[in-house]
Amino acid sequence: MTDLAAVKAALKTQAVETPSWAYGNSGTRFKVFAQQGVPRTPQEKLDDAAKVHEFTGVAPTVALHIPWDKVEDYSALAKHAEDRGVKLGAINSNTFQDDDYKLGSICHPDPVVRRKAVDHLLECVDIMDATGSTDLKLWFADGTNYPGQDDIRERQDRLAEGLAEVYERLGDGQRMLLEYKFFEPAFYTTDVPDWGTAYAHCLKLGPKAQVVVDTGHHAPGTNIEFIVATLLREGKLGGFDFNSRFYADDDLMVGAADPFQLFRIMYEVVRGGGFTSEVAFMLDQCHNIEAKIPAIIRSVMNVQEATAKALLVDRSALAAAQASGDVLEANAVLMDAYNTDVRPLLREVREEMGLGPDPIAAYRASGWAEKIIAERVGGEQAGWGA
Ligand code: PSV
Ligand code: MN
Repeated sequence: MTDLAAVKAALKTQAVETPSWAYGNSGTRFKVFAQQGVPRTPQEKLDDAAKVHEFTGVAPTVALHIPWDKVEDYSALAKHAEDRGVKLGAINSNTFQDDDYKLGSICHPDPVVRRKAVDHLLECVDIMDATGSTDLKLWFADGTNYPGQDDIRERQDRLAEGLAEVYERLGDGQRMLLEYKFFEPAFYTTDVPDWGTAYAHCLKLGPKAQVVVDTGHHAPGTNIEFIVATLLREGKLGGFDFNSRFYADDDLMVGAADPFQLFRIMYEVVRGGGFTSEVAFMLDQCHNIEAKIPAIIRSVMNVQEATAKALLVDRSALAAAQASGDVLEANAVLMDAYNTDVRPLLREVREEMGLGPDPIAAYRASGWAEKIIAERVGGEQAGWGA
């Protein structure tokens, strides 16, 4: 039997970090469809993120992306967030949108470009000092398009050297979270293509370096929960970038494409003690055609639902079935939890937290969407601008 009070208590402590860029305009390389009311500044992105937290109660931090969220005064930005009930979260670096990075950034064959990339990462740590953020999130677009284009091994050496310099700069309580992605924008080799490469670098760097699992960064059919179980077992799972994919790195709402996979991942998190540790649960999504704030609220709710189901797994019944080799019973125990409708439980949890039971309805009733459409007129909307 699972202890419902403990499940509820755990759900109340959940923290899902939302990404600043999800509040801005986004699109594919074919078209960015602008939406009304989209933030023009990092401050307005935080205002929107604060609404997500206000109605869900479990989205207390916001990830920044540098330079998309560049401001003069980061302490003032942190204060802006805190005045609205949220905090600044991971600092995401960007070494992929500059002409100098055509052949890579930290792995580039030219030491001058590598220096520029490492300096940017060091600047991100300076920003963390000002914002109080503990996590530096690194994703490198580095790679090659053609066999022979560059030396695969040397690129790994350059990567190790650059990461080591940044690692040394980290202060107490700061971490480096290294993300992997199997392809794109490079198509032949990618310098951090998989969890094994990320893990190898993090292991050498030391305890402040951990791996980030972006759920959209795997080949179709990859067993992501196995990766999660392995990284947790090794103490190297730093966090998640949650999103859904049907084809490539689609960045759709988490839990939209494959809620069963999300449940299996969350079960391994709960099983491996990751839910109560310092594993960061971040969203990394783009809302190209749907309204952004309610889409982010929905995403947070999808993570909550998967977590609730994972917490409901009768672990002792499962262990007994596994130990006796009862394949069908073991599978049935897991599926019982997955097939539970946890929405009533989550409505209760929200009411006990002093929230409305339906965050999307509460957001709609708040009038925030109408307010930002009326007020955010003129200026330049935030976004990729592709
Ligand atoms: C790369 O596709 C990525 O997932 C990285 O997490 C970035 O930080 C994010 O997208 C936004 O560029
Ligand atoms: Mn990501």
